[in-house]
Amino acid sequence: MKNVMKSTLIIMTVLATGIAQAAEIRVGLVVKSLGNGFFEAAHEGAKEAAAELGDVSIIYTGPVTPTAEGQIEIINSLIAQRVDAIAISANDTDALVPVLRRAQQRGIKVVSFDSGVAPAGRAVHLNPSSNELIGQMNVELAEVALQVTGSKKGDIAVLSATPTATNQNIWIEEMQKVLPQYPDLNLVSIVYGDDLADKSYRETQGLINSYPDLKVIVAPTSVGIVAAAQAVKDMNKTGDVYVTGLGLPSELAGHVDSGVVNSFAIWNPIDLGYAATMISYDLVKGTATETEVDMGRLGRATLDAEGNAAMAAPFVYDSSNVKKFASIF
Ligand code: RAM
Repeated sequence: MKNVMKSTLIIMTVLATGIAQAAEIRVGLVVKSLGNGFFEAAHEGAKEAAAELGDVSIIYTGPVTPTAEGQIEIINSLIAQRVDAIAISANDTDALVPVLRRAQQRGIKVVSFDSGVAPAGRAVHLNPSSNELIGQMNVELAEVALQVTGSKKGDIAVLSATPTATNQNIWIEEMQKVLPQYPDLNLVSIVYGDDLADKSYRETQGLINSYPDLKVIVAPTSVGIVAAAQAVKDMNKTGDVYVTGLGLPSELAGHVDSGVVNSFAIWNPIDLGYAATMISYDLVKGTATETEVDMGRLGRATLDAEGNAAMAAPFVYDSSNVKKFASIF
């Protein structure tokens, strides 16, 4: 009898452990598209947060190409899997709202990060930095690049990601607000490479062929900036046309070396994935407040009335520091 009780106890313990494991908090990290180094770095940060928290697992997922349709399909599958939270970088501000509302109605906490969802579809949006600052920084980078060409005045163009990307659209809007303060920069065109290397490459070729006085291409996308730099190099325009914007040191060190890129900026993408995961956890645990969320080792972030928070200021990279950071992200 004693033995029977003992084995029952063991079975119950095993079951309880099984239950404890099943109660792990699962966060679906939905990115704009797979194969983008920026999001792979964010995934590293999400895994770091999960390891620190101990009871979190990350489901890293995203469509093959950056479309809202692809993300809707993925969100539906995460709802079916009954995840606890979804942290998403959105391919469209509004198109994801209905499906994310459905997720929220089923008790799933939703955070957008990097590229936002409209407030109705999420509880919190984490901006990497202040949008105003990012816009201004991109214009300043263009100004520096123009000076490097030795021209006093010059045409500039923007190579963006998709036309529906919340983040790039806001940053371009912010750029346009400050451009009048830089009369030497003449914005001639905004084109969309859709965060696809081949389309971004072709759009860059188109810009160079259409605007003979083009001096600077600003690509506020880590995919676009690399493709643009490669196109400029392949068209033998190094020194005539400079590429700048937002990108990863690991993907741009070579282009800084060859002189196609003078300087560019980015925030820490690892920290961004880490912070988005920490915020998701804070919401699932019910410890977040209306005005503040926890970002773990990055401290607490203040939320505005629409649930927007910002992480940290972007950092500028050039030949003096790009190699040092290239091994990190
Ligand atoms: C691309 C994506 C992402 C953006 C970075 C800078 O990887 O468009 O959303 O934040 O570039």
